[in-house]
Amino acid sequence: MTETTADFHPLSAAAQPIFDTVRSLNPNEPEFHQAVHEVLHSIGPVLERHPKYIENGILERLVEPERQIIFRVPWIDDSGRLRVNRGYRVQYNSALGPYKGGLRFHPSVNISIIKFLGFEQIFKNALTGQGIGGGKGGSNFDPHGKSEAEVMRFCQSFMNELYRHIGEHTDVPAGDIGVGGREIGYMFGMYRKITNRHESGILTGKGIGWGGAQVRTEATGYGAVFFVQSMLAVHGQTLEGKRVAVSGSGNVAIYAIEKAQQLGARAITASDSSGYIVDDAGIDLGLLRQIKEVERGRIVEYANRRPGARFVEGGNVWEVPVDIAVPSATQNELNLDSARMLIANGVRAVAEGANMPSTPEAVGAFQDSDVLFAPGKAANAGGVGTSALEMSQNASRQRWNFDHSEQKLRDIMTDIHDASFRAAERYGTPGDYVAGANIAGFERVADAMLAQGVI
Ligand code: NDP
Ligand code: 2IT
Repeated sequence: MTETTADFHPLSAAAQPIFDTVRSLNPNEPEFHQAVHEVLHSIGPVLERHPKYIENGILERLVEPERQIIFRVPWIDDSGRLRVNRGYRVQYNSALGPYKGGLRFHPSVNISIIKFLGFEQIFKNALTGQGIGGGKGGSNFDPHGKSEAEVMRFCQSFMNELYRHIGEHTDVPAGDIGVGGREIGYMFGMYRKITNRHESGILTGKGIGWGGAQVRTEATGYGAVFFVQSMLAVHGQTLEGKRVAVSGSGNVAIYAIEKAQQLGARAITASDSSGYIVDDAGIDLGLLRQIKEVERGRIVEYANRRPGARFVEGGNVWEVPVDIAVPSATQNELNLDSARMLIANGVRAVAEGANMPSTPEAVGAFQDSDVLFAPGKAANAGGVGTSALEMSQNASRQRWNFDHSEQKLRDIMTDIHDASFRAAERYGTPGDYVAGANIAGFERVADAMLAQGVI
């Protein structure tokens, strides 16, 4: 994306110089600029009504991470060759609790991506009401095509540095793109070996048998669908019979599809970086999980094995006519043209399962139509919210069952929906969940920063 895209909305006189400084201090970081710009735009009316945030330099402090760690990750591949990747952990803001946020392993990872994700995480985590600060990390390591042993050696080397920066009360990483239960397991094992301590609270997304929480695996996808349910309920509608397009076929996508189907909708698409599949009869979740979770295969396999399904190589999944869209792959995967296609095809609601999947222009198009639009920091907060439940269970040595945990997730998502909805109303933009989520999240973090003084 270009710098002009980030200038999509005008900023208030108080916010513009902050954004200018962010840009000049952090050149060539377009995703980071995009995320900061959106929040600064949304909170304009809050700054006007409450000058204390400007007077106390909250914005200057908020945009600057508390700490940024960049490190070398050397490992040996199966042919005996030495490889070096770059590791990151950005500890962005700890006013509300220990830094909390996932680790992303993907070749595109750079400091701009980790900072945009860490910045988003601050407000998302505030929205969960769970006492967690914001952070993010990862590496430009690409797990695709790597052997099990290579992934393990990489994870071990990554943790060999990361361990000194994390802790139950300091910073608690989890998964994100390219990091799931397998990688969390290898990293946890290495932490335990280095430190000689079985400290469950240092990572979330662990296996159920060794400190993991029920529903964490499902939580992000389930939560995004619960959020859609809440938005539709405001208008007296339900998911029953709705056609749903989901992008991606990873952790978030799979469980968004599952929950949509459990609630009576028909999820008909999934995708990966090679293209998308459409299955008008409704996705066969068992087959999708077999291909993606067990075989770690490509999405074309689904169409090869499922009669009636088709694979569109390199296609844009948003061209499929649906009532509900849940983008669940990656940032900026849904642009203005895609938004226009969805709107023209009559989409009713869009909930971001991924982080920042819609470009600013796409968000603008949804908001200019009557589409219900849920931004990622609200719609996908169920994952980190359930991570916080895992932390609670680890600290108290409790184990909650699936139903209880799912009810807790449902409550968290309802609270986030209602807080975002109310904040939008308070500031005169009813129905604008982008403004509402940014304002509600900002107020919680900013008030904690004010109370804790200049640090
Ligand atoms: P996974 O690694 O499990 O799955 C990612 C999926 O997205 C894969 O199907 C992948 O396809 C596709 N994808 C990733 N990058 C690209 C790309 N550049 N172009 C096209 N397709 C791509 O990740 P998750 O499901 O965990 O994460 C998906 C999104 O949800 C991310 O934005 C993440 O930040 C966000 N998120 C995740 C949470 C979680 O709990 N896991 C919580 C909240 C948000 P391929 O295999 O071909 O790369
Ligand atoms: O983007 C996200 O919220 C996540 N990847 C989950 C973070 C977490 O700590 O569970």
